[in-house]
Amino acid sequence: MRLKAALGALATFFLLATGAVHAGQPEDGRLGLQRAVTPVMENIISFHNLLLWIIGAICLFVLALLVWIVVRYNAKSNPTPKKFSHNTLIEIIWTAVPVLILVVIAVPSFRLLYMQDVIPEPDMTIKAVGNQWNWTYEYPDHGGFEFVSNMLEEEELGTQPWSQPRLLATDVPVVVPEGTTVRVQVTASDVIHSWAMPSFGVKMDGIPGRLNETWFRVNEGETGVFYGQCSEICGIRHAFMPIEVHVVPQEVFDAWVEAANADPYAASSVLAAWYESTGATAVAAAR
Ligand SMILES: [Cu+2]
Repeated sequence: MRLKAALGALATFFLLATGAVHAGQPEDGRLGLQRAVTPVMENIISFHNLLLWIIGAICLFVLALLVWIVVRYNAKSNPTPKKFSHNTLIEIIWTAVPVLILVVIAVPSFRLLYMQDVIPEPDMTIKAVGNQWNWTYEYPDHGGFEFVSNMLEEEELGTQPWSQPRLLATDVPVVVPEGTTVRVQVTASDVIHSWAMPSFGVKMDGIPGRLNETWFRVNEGETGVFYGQCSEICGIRHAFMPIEVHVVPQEVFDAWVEAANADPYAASSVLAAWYESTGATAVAAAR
């Protein structure tokens, strides 16, 4: 298991080093969050790390106090306890210090909330509509084509040159260009769903009768395939309506858009051709 994880990490290192296409998906033996490929997710990870240090310090401090009390003030070492019940100084400290800690947390927290909430001038828009149990996507800025994206069953996997993990791969993936600000409008046709992509730092509820908005911009050079899932319990097949997003260079995206306008269900052949031309088959095999 460990060896497998180490080999996986080694493979990832070489793939990243060679600039190959990567896959954003869960990995065996992984600790922490999926690797960030958008500025928002980078900020989420650094905020998460900051909080981890703060919680760690608080836990250690409380543990040290407990140990001190157990050792120093047990019945044997402190047979006649003092009888006072107030200490103004200590009470001010244990009120003020937590307030200060919360203020320290609030600053990056609000900055991050604002970054997620305020959508920068978008280069393009995608509409994602959650259905029981698949996603409909529309590309209003690129001819208005739309398609339904369904999870692949186990026997349908392995037909494409990219990694197609069980329960995550779809028949018709979403495609976006790298380095582009994408506005995602999220809604639903029946019950509440949620469009969530871990490596983009995006999780937005799709609510029937409402149009929610979120955004992402995948960093330049982070081409590859990224997987997410519906994150709002929406019925019996909630776990089986994954999200597959391909991030490609602009010219590949343009070719895909042209093909998708003719037939969105056949446009993935453009992706397959691009993967094969970049030698990304190795990536799929290594993952
Ligand atoms: Cu759902």
